[in-house]
Amino acid sequence: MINQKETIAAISTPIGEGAISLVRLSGKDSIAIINKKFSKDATKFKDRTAYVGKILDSKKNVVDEVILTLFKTPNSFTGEDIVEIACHGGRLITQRVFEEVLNAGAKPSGPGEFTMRAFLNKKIDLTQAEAIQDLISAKNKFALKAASNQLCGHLSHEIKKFQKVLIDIAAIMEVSLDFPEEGLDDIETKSLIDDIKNVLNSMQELSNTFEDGKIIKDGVSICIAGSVNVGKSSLMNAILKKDRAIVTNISGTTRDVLKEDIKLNEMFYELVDTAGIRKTTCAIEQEGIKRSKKEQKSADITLLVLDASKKLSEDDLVFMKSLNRKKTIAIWNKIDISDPQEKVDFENVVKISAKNRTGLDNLYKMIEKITFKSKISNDEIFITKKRHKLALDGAISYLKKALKDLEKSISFEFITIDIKSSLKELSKIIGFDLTEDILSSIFSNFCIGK
Ligand SMILES: Nc1nc2c(ncn2[C@@H]2O[C@H](COP(=O)(O)OP(=O)(O)OP(=O)(O)O)[C@@H](O)[C@H]2O)c(=O)[nH]1
Ligand SMILES: [Mg+2]
Repeated sequence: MINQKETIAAISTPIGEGAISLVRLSGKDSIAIINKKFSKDATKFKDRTAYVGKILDSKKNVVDEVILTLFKTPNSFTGEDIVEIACHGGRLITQRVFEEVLNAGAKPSGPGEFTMRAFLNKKIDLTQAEAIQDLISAKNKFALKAASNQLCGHLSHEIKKFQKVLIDIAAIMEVSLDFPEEGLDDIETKSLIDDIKNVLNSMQELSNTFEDGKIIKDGVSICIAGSVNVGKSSLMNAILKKDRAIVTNISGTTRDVLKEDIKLNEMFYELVDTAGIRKTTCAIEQEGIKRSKKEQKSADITLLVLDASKKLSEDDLVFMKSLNRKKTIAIWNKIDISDPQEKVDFENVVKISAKNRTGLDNLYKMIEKITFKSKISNDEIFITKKRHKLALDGAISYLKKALKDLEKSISFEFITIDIKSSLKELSKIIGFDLTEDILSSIFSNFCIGK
């Protein structure tokens, strides 16, 4: 247990009006501190039992009647003594209780300090600490599931499985280096090669989940783009089911970028309406078009709106060429007037009438299809953080080098260096150093095998 000098305190519930608020303390002096302010002797309280009592100020005036619960070390979230004060949920009253706790010697906690203490005391690993924040800020049911899986330790479990394989491989190599007379034969070396190939495959599969994982966590932005007067703002309104954007038959109606959040297929999307793209000498419209292009470039999905009742314009053709086809849905709008006049070279094409709000279900299906690379299942483990992706890719590249060297029969001495580097990269994900585990695995191999 890391011995943190200070006892920290925080208001753990959102500031506002509610039935209750929670003020929480963590640290070796938590119980002593609350004892200075509580109407009963908290030092005699049992672990994990709720006690009703009063918080008193320095003149023994009642600040609030509260419920106190102690979670004694080491069986608490942080591993330290935790005191939870459930007070009445008003802004002022919560602040008063909090201030009394500070007056009695607690230090206001910094952001994430409770979770950091839990990590430092090895109550949770780094992936679980990160998952707590993701769980709180999850924007859709997939993000919630991914965060809750990660909090339950599913990602760490997967990483530890990789580590176990690598530790065993490194151990076999180390032993054969120490006892050269009992070096590995061809069959044993082949089996090591197979083990590395298998674990490399699994690591690569996990790394490949990042793109979907990131989308799950961050949400998806959809930009409605195209030339003027094709019905972009009408489509925005049709999807939102309200008259959000101004629609007129005057080309160049939309000048600024409009953003709205929508929920489609259980996912949250940011929908962006933009100014129509065309050549213009108007400075205001030019600025709008500049912004349109910027939004379109950074969007995850582009809805390219085309007017089915007209031939494609020069502006349409130039703009189409600049688009990433994989992330674009070409939309023939105004099919209530006529069918499209020509064909476009896009994988995803859909016909709609924004005015009559028809064809939108097909559009939603197509959006879902290109949102995720794979079919999202509840049990799949995703990596959602760039930090995890970088470490995992680092581990993969060290391991690939080890595999190459093993196939070239290079001395184990060099290969184990790369395997250990790979292990170190994996350790970065869960945040615990593995050196001791490596040593004990090698030691246990000595005892059993030799
Ligand atoms: N018949 C028909 N008219 C439509 C449809 N969608 C839009 N319109 C009309 O097309 C005109 C332009 O619509 P907007 O939604 O303002 O087009 P926009 O692409 O946003 O235009 P800018 O903002 O100028 O770039 C309006 O008169 C709309 O009523 C449709 O599906 N069918
Ligand atoms: Mg518009």
